[in-house]
Amino acid sequence: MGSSRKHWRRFDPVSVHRRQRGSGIDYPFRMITISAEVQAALASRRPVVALESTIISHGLPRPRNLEAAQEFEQILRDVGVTPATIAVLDGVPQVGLSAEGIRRVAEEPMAKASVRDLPILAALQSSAATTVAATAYLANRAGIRVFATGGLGGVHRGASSSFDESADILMLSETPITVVSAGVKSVLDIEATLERLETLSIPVIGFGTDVFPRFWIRESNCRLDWSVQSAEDVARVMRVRDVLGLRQGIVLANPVPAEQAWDIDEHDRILGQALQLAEEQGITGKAVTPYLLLEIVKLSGGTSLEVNLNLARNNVRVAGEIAKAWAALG
Ligand code: PSU
Ligand code: MN
Repeated sequence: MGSSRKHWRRFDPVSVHRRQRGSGIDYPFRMITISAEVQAALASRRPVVALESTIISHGLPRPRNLEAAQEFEQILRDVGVTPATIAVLDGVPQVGLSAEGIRRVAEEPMAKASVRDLPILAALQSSAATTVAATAYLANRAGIRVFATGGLGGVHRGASSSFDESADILMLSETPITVVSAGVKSVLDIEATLERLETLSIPVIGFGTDVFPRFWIRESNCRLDWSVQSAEDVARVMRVRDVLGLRQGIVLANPVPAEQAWDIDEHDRILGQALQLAEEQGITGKAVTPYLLLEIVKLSGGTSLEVNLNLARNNVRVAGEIAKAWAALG
């Protein structure tokens, strides 16, 4: 296509690759921009937490999405942790978005990118928000070990015929990063998701709970084998995982605080309506999760949004504590 050929001449990833190989620098690092602030924190082993951007672009409605993205960063800065919000802008993955970058992700219509989209975005100089999978990949390349999101992606209901399983799960089987989430969204098949996490050898640890939470709801029918009570315990698990040479990430399941959780009956009723609407509308593929989240915000008159924001804030806070405990291990 004409426009992509023009882009190709301005930015040729292949020649960048060649130049960088010649320079003796590990080239993928040069194809990723790490902000000066994040670089400085990593170089002096100060705590850093990665934040994903699909929640901003596709998971939360405007204008609350921009406020939330700014607030998540502030929560970390207030406790001396450097935030690294991650997205792809004009083809270049950014680890540590600027204030303007965050505004662009919140306000410009942008694609939702998983790992497989990264080389295409680079070659075409396109912008996209990154899912947990793509964010985990980029954060790990940059050397960040702790990551906060709202709810991890997982196995969708009906996956035995649709094959719809989030790439988040597979990515965590090969990326040694700790993801703090409020479990997985109740729109998913929770049991199947936990089975896949077990098969892929990804540890799932409850933070102060031995029940796997379902995003807006603290409880589910699924008990966890392990729970920890402190960020220091999580940091120790991370250290031993490294010493053992394991490459899997860790899923830390951090339930939404009880007083902020959604009423279960209202949740069940609205979830049923949203799932039915998605089926009637024929929503499939990567559109499913954003469609359900935004539809549930509308159907609940905004209640689900407040719970989503609260659980995400809580995850960011806990991720900050873990990053500090990790840094303290030296
Ligand atoms: N948590 C939220 N809101 C979101 C997401 C997580 O509170 O929108 C996003 C994450 O980016 C996650 C994605 O990777 O949902 C899962 O999408 P999918 O099911 O298509 O893999
Ligand atoms: Mn999917």
